[in-house]
Amino acid sequence: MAIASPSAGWWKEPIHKVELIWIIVAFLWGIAMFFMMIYWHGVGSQNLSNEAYRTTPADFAAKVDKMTEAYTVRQEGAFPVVRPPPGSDVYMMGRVYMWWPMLELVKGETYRLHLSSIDLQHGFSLQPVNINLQVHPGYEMVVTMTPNQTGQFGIVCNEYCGFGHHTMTGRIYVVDNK
Ligand SMILES: [Cu+2]
Repeated sequence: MAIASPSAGWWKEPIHKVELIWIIVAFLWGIAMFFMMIYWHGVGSQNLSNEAYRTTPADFAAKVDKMTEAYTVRQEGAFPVVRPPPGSDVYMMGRVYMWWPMLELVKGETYRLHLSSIDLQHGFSLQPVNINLQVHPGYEMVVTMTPNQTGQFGIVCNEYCGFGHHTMTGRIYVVDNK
């Protein structure tokens, strides 16, 4: 009965052999997985090689605006769709409640994708591929990437950021070079 106080001396009862075995197994597994994180970074495509730099919301927003002004190719609702030159630095800004602007990238070209937030912590989860990043104001995360399939990719925010969190999305198009 949980309401009753525990019997005297409960803390120094001998540990059961099975429990001890499980503690050892769990500990060794944890150690093994720790080293697997390092291994998986090199082998397999699980972990991205990111760079991170300090920035300010104003500096980052200025870079986003500069790219958007120069390379917008069309408008989708409130969103400009920006097609920067292949191989260039591209920017996406998280804010309540959107990823801004939309990007159009060319398959097979390598881009440096810069991500930051200008207000709160946001998540950058690229769907349906398994890329998931935490994005903070004041830090600029740079992901070097080469899109290898064409299509329309959605971005969802997966760090709770307020009442509109569930509406916070974005989009990246990947097209064939033409
Ligand atoms: Cu968010």
